[in-house]
Amino acid sequence: GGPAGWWRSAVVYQVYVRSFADSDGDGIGDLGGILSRLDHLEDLGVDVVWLGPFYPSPHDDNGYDISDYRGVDPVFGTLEQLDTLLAELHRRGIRLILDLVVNHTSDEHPWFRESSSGPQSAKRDWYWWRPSRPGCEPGTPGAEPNNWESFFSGPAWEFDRASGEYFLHLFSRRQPDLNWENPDVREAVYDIMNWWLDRGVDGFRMDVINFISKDPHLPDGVVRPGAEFGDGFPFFGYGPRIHRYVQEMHRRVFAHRPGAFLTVGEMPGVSPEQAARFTDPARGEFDMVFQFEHMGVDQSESSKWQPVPFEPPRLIQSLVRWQDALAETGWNSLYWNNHDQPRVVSRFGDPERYWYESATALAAVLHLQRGTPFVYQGEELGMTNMPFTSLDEVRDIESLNHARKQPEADALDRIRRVGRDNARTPMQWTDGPAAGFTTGIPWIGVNPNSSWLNARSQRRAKRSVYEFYRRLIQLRHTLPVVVDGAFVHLPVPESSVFAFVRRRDDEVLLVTANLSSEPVGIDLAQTHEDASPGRTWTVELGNYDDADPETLRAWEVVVTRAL
Ligand code: ISL
Repeated sequence: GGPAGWWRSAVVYQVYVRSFADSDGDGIGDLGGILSRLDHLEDLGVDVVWLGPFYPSPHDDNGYDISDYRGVDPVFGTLEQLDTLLAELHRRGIRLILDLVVNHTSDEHPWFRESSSGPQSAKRDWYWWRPSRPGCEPGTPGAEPNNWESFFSGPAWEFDRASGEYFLHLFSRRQPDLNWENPDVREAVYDIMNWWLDRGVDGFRMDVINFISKDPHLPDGVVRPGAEFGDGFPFFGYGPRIHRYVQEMHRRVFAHRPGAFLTVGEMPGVSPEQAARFTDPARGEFDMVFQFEHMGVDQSESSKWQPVPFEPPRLIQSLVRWQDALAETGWNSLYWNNHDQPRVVSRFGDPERYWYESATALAAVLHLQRGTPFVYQGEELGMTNMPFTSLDEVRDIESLNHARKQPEADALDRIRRVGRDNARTPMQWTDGPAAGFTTGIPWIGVNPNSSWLNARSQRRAKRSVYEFYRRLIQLRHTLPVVVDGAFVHLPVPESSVFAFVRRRDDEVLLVTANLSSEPVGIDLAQTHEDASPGRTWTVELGNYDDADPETLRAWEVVVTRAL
């Protein structure tokens, strides 16, 4: 067993298997590679590893298209190695959670093979099969059952010539959506989860889990001016039976199982009110969710491919909103990066002029909020976006599908800024060939800055992003106020300054950060007075050698504690 809410003091590290470490020289990261790098995770001090999909897959979407939920793809290793990894992590006091991708399967999963064998198939109803729009010639453009768009461009429906029907795929055409209305589908998923938990894993990160309940009428969505497709989100983003399904899952999988688990639901488009409901412990749903509001502050409403300039106040406002919304009920996850997002130092920081300062300031304001921080591999080194020079270097299906619709130069420009492959370049271990990731040819290019930006040069360096992350993780483990303290935003006139207090009885922590490359005047003495009058303060952490009480320099962060 384990204490309820143990994950409140935990830091989670995300491993993207394909890009972490390669043990056999085929250029693709694997379980053997992870096993050889466990000292890195132990030294960093993380409590949980979230392992991305390693299951057998045709890899149309890098393993988020699964053809066997109970195995390991040979390209990544064996089930035996997975058991070894689990044991080795546990031996180091690190828990392991897996990626559960059950909104959809691969089109090569036996369930879909059977379902697509024809309308009489016993598993026909396991997926969303529909005839063409009435009055339309099946298989012709516009004849799709509704007007929804796939997240990876084009219609969300694929025509099956043999049966004359379409199946729904919110992601690629090779990722057909499961029909959760069917109780057999739900039982099959709970069986998979129980099978892994019986094997000893400690929980799941659940892929787009807020999409599993669809309005069974699958109505057309509103078509915005200039758009080619309708917006289906209102009919699957928070569907009519979503809470029923996740509560049922909790009952069938976790409720009566002794142990300490972690469940985190990935939920694009989730609102703070919905998130509070999903994470209310009394409801038995999820421990925490991944929300996306702060990932949208530099994008237009309609598309991630339409960037808008980054303004610190918008980011700060969003973060504060989520801290406040989940203050009484529920719990926040805290993240800047994952395998779908550009690198945070390139996105919100200043990698050219203030690489170290911006990477560390962003780290501090994230880790010292109330919630469970997630570190994506390489983030602890301050890894940056990749300077892709040609579409030939791009691997991601989302980016490549997007690129089909415009001139290469425009597409490249956007991919360099927001493409998912920015997060997927190999982990930079050394300054050697392929950054020490592989002895072979890496499946995707290594960032040329590995010559100076790598784990070997940062470990034990006095002033490194890695050491700063290590220190932040230590702070969470040693100061109860970081775990349990209430979050109070401290509004200041300077719009680039993010200042907040964490408060737990007598314990007070003050975080003051300049999220810009221009110095700002700030009366820190006054701020200390505002935070907790009459107290004396000591500096707990900072990213400049000496704190200046009157200015916050470029990307300066100061963490002080009242005594
Ligand atoms: O990646 C995104 C933005 O570029 C998101 O919209 C993303 O598609 C969404 O968060 C869902 O992501 C998850 O499910 C996808 C998979 O491709 C992603 O890698 C995964 O994290 C389909 O399984």
